Amino acid sequence: MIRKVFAIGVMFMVTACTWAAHEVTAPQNIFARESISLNGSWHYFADPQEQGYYDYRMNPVSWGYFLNAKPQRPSDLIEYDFDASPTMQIPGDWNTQDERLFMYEGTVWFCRKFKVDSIEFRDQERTLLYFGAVNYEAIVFVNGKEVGRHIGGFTPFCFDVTDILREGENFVVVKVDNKRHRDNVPTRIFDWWNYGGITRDVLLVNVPDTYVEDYTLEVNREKGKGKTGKYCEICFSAKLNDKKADQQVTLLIPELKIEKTFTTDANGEFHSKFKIQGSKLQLWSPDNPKLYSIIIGHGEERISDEVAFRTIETRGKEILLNGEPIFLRGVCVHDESAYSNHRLRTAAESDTLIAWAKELGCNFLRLAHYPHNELTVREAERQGVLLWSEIPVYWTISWENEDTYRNAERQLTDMIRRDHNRGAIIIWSIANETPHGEARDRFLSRLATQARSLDSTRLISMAMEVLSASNYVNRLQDNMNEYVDVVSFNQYVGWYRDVHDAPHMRWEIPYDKPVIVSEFGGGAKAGLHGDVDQRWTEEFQERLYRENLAMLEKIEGLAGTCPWVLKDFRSQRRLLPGIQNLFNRKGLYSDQGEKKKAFYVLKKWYEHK
Ligand code: GCB
Repeated sequence: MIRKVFAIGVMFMVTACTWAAHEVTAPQNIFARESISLNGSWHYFADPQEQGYYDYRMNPVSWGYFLNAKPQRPSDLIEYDFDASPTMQIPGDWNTQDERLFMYEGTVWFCRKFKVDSIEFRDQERTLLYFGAVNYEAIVFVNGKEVGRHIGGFTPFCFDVTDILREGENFVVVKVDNKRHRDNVPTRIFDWWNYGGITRDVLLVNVPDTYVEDYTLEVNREKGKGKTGKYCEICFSAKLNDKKADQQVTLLIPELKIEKTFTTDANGEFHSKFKIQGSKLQLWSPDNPKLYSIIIGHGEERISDEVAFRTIETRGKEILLNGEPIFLRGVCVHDESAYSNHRLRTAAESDTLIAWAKELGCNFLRLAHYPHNELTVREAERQGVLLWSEIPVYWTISWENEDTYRNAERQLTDMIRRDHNRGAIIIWSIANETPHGEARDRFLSRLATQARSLDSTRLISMAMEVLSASNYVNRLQDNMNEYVDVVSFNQYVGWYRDVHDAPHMRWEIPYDKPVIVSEFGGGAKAGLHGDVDQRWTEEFQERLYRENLAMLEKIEGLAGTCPWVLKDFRSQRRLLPGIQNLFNRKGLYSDQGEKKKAFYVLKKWYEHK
């Protein structure tokens, strides 16, 4: 959104202000704020030795590449030049935009210029620099000064850059490093492509000095009966960025004729409840993905959103959506586009994945193994697809390391902060296939407690592991049982273990909670046909699905299934030439959208679920 021309007097106010650039919480519903996009062409170059950041003694340098310096005299020595370097599209991963960087893991510098006179800065306003996601570690500089850092590849972050911008030309430089480390989240080993770069939107956002930082609008689980019949209780809360009391915040839901004003307390927030006649409110569900337009107002600020009202809870071994049992016909998916197989960038790319899942008969997606692009979450919500959202606490991370815990907790918090108004999300998942042990239990129970304290309205789960069977009996035993609402586990009978044993397998899950099989499956190369006993053929995978579905059907309390995986995806672990070629081939679709035989087996099963 390009707005009026920047006024010199206002610029003076901007440069005269005293705050330093600093990190701020990314405002809720960023796309509804006044902003200009910094997406597009960014200059870049790889710097494997981080020479633009450290000197030859490994000390950080003051003359680093973030200065975007130019020779002032012919004799000046400057060994980089953003303007003369190639460009790539942001958002986007570097691996699929420059073949030299396909396998690269390390530092890449990015630079983009922008004019501030295309933004109208008004009195009493702030400008925030927002990144939807950068994988993995980002150091951000504006006009040569560091404004902040961020670690974690899949969640948004934001800096207040008001005092650093100047009239006319400005530049932002980002040092992005996607090297793997043992103590990171995820750790060094994971089964997906380590796409590096500025992978989601970059925005310059204009907000008032005091703005609505966050809000929550949802239906309370408890529905009651009043004098005039059934009603739904709506909870609405909001929080300003400042602890300012007596500020008025309005909520408008035109279709429900709701117009209400609320007043902030000394913490700059309020928590309120009001009732709506039950018959007036259409609850969101896969069959009726009804969204209500809302407008939140504070001073001159207006924030529009679309919200899904629904309830989600468990009763014994059932999952109840709006009070009714539902079977989750799911499939797992990575945040990778179909056909071109890069880190997903557009709503159209989300739509393709969602359409494929719907063709399979799905009403549920497990967004594995990290928070996906917000565009996918919103598209799924519009199209009536329930979601499981997860953080990359994957396999064996450093359970004893407090920094690793803080990193995981931050990613969990930011995932929940970004998406807690997205009714399509019904499950927060805190981990995938983690090894049993005291340190892990401590780590994960802290995460579960944090998730519940941030959002008590959704279900918590994690993909557990089943230890091998004895006498064909598989028993799920995990101390984390008491922290989750839904018991989920991954199992690969017929692929990694017990080929041909599925028909004899029995499952014992000694918990009175709903069960989701969060992964099962096996690989096939689309178009490779042969004997049912020949690995990688579509026939092998087809039989595996038949046998697995018959086996899983017998699980008491089965409330959903999420086979692994919707489409073949890139992975550096998948090396078999001619078959894998750096793709995990467990997709029901190939990476080019060809349906494999197993697709039809699952589709048929889902028709009866
Ligand atoms: C798993 C993991 C998943 C892998 C999959 C596989 O258990 O959770 O990330 O990609 O197995 O294909 O081995």
